[in-house]
Amino acid sequence: MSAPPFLTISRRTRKTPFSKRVHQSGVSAYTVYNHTLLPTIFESIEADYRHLKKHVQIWDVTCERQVEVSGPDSNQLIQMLTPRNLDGFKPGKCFYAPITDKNGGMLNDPIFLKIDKNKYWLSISDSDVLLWVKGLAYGMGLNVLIDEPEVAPLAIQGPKSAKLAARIFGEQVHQIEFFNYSMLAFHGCKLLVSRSGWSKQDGFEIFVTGTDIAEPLWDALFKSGEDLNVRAGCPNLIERIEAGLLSYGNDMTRENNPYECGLGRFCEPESAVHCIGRNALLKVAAHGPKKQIRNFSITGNALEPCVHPWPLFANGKIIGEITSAAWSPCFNTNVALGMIAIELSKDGNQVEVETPNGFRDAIVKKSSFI
Ligand code: THG
Repeated sequence: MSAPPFLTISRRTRKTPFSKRVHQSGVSAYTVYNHTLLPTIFESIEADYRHLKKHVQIWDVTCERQVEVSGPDSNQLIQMLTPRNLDGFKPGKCFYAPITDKNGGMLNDPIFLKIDKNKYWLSISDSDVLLWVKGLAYGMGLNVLIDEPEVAPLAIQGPKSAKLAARIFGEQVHQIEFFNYSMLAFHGCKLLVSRSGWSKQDGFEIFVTGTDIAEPLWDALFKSGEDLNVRAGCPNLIERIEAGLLSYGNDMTRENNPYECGLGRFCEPESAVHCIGRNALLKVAAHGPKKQIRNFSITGNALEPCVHPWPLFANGKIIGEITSAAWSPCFNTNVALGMIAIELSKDGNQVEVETPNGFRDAIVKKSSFI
């Protein structure tokens, strides 16, 4: 096969305050996420994966853009966006929650951060939430400000991440619990530091405001982390599939409701009475979804990446699709994510998948690999 095509980068493809450092660190592939460059490979997906599971990495995740909603009507607007009940949402907390449309279809799966009584950040996945929220606010005549501030999240991920974060921000980082944040100082700036990130290897995300401290922060992390074997990294395909972390646009789209995506635990349409899509979601909740995301292992040797969904078959009929797959050196199998008809979704059930490498057996896993 000929080499894959290049991506032409222009002004529309946003660079980040860390782009120079990422380039100097030897990035070898990018994707575009929220119109912004997101590294996907440094050394190789497998070498990056082995390093992430053992050491500590710094990720430029500026592409996780913040949609800021502030003003007197912000609470009303925020609770319209999601079927997750946001009562008890206090500054210092992060909530993972779906954003749904009138049909209950997934528009995004951001992390909501409450910054202040009347101020929120939605740390979004790859879709234009800014336009949806601006449209809603205008259409409803709400007294809110909606903006995309210059905030560039930088993730510290890996088993040694707390050790490294403590050297920059102090020992109090150990007290930050999963999906909580603290405001911590660096070079005289108070930065939001949350215990979160798109891996299950432990870690933090630093929401860098003010582009002038981006490179100093990057450099400080690399200098302090030398003995911890710190490297530049990025969300890793193998690790995130093992962890069952869903990728919006890949594993789920507007065609899917949150119950199908296994995000039912973040939906409370009964009590979130003003959420968009409530009636549709109540119906799904009452009957249960017809299909659902599962982890799979796929037999045989390493498969090509899943660029387009691969159909799943049972008794010659299509009963679902695989949407992400990668060879896992730790589990010695292809690990995958996909949607399957609910009646065939039980742990251990075996179906067939048509991959570019031919038909293989796919075995349903009741939970993620890690
Ligand atoms: N960090 C920040 N913003 C983001 C992401 C992130 N925006 C885009 C994307 N990632 C949003 N999607 C997810 C998906 C899963 C998780 C976080 C963001 C996640 N899930 C945990 C899980 O499924 O085990 C925990 C969820 C919970 O229990 O609340 O971490 O990574 N800033």
